[in-house]
Amino acid sequence: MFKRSIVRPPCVNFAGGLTTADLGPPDLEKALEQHERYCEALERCGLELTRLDPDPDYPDSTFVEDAAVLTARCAVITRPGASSRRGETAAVRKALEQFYESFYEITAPGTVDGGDVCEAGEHFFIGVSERTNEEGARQLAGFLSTEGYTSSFIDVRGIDGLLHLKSGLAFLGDGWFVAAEAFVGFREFFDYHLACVEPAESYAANCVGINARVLLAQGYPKIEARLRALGMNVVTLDMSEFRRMNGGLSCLSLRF
Ligand code: CIR
Repeated sequence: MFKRSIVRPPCVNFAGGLTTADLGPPDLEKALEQHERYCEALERCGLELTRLDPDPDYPDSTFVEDAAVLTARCAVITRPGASSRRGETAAVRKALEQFYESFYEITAPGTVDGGDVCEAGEHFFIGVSERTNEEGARQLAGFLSTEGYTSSFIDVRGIDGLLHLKSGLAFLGDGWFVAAEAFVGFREFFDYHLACVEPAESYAANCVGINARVLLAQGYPKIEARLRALGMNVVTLDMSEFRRMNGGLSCLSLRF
């Protein structure tokens, strides 16, 4: 069960963040509205929110997930792969200090984005990507092992259109993943069930399982129907403005 979440609304410079989406600039007012609906959905999942102030110095800082990896026993402060995002971690660490006693930190030359880390119970899948390098992945695996968790690496650098591991993968509990088609056949997932997302709906693979609900991007009927048929309690949210900035549902919060 998750109890808390950290969120941060998009700042006035949101449109100046990193993106490869080619969908045009986001509308800030709409993004703020969508963020508010997202926060309400988290609250309906039973989470108590800590809302950080928007930070105009960091256009991508609404994507708080990338600044930390949280477990039940420790927090790992990341070193984001994009240099423009490195300063985002300070405010996130400060917010976490009231909830965590045990902290680790990724150090240079390691880089890790939280979006590359998919927790499945006591095991963590760590994506090696354009943002998370092998050194960062090794450091993170070491910290997790010290705390009694296992981990394995998944190289996503060859998978077209995937910024982070979780851009194409979400763990929903009870052995179920939602996964982009690219992950079908990966031996890492042989012991799990995969609800596969076809390429036309690939954005929807970045969904979030929280306390028996699944937050899913609105407008992806096939994966929505599949999850509902599996008996999942699906809540859909309009994510149009975050999608323009390569962001998805998981990126907008830290859950613990
Ligand atoms: C970036 O490129 O870093 C941001 N515009 C999007 C980050 C999305 N975060 C995530 O998938 N965890």
